[in-house]
Amino acid sequence: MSGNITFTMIKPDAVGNGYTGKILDLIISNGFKIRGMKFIHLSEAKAGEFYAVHSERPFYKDLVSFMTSGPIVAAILEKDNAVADFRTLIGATNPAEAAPGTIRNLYAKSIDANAVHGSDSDENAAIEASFFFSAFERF
Ligand code: IDP
Ligand code: MG
Repeated sequence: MSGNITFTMIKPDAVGNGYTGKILDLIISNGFKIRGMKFIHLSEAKAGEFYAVHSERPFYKDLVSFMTSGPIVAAILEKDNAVADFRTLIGATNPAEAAPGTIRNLYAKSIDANAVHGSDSDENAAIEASFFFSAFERF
């Protein structure tokens, strides 16, 4: 059975471009409930740890540097089939390939500055949510 929680970040490009409200509105109007949310500026250590799975990839350094370039909004989202439905809502990693109406199609400019993060599995959603939120910060 698929889980009902996913984890997202509105990345520094989208926050900096003033899209936070529009993106949250899309998330909520597509049936996701916010179960935790915070506005934070990641340290290099924290961003590096979050993306450790990509540490061997050529874009890792740039990714960590981008994710620490400005504040982000991190959130836990709840919906039936949350992980897959949210990946559908955000669109392909490269906004040039993201389907019309998806968040990356609407609000992202490049494959590195691509507006939002979405967990890729139930297991990672649980790990990522716990990485950012304590039990007192999620409901
Ligand atoms: P995802 O965010 O769609 O799950 P991943 O492959 O998990 O994509 O990559 C994590 C993040 O790393 C992407 O969202 C993007 O910001 C960045 N990224 C992925 N591929 C590239 C690339 O080829 N060049 C630059 N940045 C990339
Ligand atoms: Mg990913």
